[in-house]
Amino acid sequence: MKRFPLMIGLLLSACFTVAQTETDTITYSRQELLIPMRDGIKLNTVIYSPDGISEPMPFLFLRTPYGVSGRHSPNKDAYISDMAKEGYIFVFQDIRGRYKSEGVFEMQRIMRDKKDPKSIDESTDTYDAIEWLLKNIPKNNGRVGMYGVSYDGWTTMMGTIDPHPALKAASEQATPSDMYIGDDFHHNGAFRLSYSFEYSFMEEFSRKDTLFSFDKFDTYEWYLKLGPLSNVNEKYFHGKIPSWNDFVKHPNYDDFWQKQSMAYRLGSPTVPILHVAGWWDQEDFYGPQKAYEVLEKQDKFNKNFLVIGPWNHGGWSWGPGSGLGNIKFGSPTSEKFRKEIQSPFFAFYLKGKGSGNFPEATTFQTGSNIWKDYDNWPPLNLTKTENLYLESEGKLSFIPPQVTQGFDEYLSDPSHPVPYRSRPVEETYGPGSHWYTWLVQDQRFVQNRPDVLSWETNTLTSDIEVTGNLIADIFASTSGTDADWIVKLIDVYPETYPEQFYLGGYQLMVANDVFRGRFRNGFIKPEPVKSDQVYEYRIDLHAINHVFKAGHKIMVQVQSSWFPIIDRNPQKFVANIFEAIDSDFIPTTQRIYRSKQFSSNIILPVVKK
Ligand code: PG9
Repeated sequence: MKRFPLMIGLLLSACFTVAQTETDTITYSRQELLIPMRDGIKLNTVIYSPDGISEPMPFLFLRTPYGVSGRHSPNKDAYISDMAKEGYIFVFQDIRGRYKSEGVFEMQRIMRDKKDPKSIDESTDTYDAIEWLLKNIPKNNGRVGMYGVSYDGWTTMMGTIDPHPALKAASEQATPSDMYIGDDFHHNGAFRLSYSFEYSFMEEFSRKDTLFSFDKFDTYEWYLKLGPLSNVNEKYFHGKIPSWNDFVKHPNYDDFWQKQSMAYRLGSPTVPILHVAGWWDQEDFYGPQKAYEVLEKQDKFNKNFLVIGPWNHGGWSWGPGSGLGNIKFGSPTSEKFRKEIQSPFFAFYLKGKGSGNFPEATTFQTGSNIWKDYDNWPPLNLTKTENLYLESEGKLSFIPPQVTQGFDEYLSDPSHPVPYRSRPVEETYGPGSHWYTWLVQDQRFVQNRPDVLSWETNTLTSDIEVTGNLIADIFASTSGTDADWIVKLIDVYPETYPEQFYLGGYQLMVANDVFRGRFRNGFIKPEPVKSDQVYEYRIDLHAINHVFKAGHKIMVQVQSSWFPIIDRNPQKFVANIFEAIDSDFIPTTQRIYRSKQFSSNIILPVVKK
């Protein structure tokens, strides 16, 4: 997560500059220095040590590609200020090749070859740094915790692989787990164009974060004018952005992506680990839940914990968290996380304070706005499966369709794709960007487009509580030979909503995802879709914990483009979409079926009453 967009780095004082900073309770002394790794490369590190404390303290260690020189004193950073009051030695490190660290940056560096004693990766860099800290920073208690959001969550996970024995606890927060299936760069094989383009440039153009310079404020227009993806290297990147070259070289779920995934990298939990996710995380919602799931399978010693709150990407690490966009949560959820979950977790494992009685999973239930603890996630035996079927005349119902034939159709035109958020689509991390809240934007902005279909229940007469994993089971055909299917589950507020009048009729997305049709038989080998043939697509809509309140309605929307977060599917099958040419992009007719035989529906885990 970029916490300091385009931060102007403070001047690096080569070794050991010490300065005192102000705090409420404990003051911290800062030093910035270079720590040598096993191959001689030195990594730039900022250390804040508590002053005047005789008791040895544990380390809290964060490793990042986003630059550490400008880090505030821990007691001025809301993310860690609660812990700063208790006293830790806070350590921040630039990873290899970024900002003031030496070496070469590699996006999510693959794991080293352990047979080669000289090989390095993020895990060995973490190990070497911890070893150095233990020996060189006085008054430490020999225990280390790691934490961080997104890329820094991912480096946390890497630190838990073959960990240093002093690493005693970790909290990965919004780590990506699979960049092909559900995180920043692709979802179900569909390429996250605007994010991947802008992020890879930002990280790989130079050692410091650099925003791409668009000549249009509305990047929807810019990406449309870009045309086929081959124009990226031809006109802008010229082969100089390694991640972009990898996207082009690996359009399918090959070894390159598989070996990057957490499922490939992780075994059983090596240290107690707290995974943190946000329901409306616009970048890595899938990642922390997947990392939890992978480790949970082998969690014999109850070391694996999960928290999911009502947050966007990293939203728990700043501010009160009382709302997101227009949606209010009735309490300061981020403050609660930092004070009542994050701090006690590290205090127990690093200082032996507290009971250590942590719930297996704590999730915030949206709609009802209450926190709930669970012994399993998703919870066992709490829910029963209910199917919400698409019907004629835009109706949604729990009764399966009885008609033998029935479908709704639309024309999907790649030259006029559906915007994923309301225009102007500002540069992702640019000034005034609505990127951070797009998942809670009112979906009415697309409702009347002819290429977005909507189905809606009657007004609910009682609450419907949905807790666990959802699947969209969609029967669809296209007149083309490839197609994207985007499914959104929406909570429709009553037209009159006195609690917050501006939410009258609001369409709040609570689950969504895209599926690229060519991968219906697996992500490794794409196959053309047969024109006009009906296929069943089972699309993972991931977990929710949401109450659709009485007086609200439930809506499902289906569309075939979500631009420019998802690149345009040419809709004519080509082996590699990165090599498609203009004439491959064709308008097609899409049909969504809602008959007895082809009963498109959403599979919901509904809490038993
Ligand atoms: N979502 C960002 C990211 C993490 C890892 C790899 C690529 C991108 C981030 O916020 O750090």
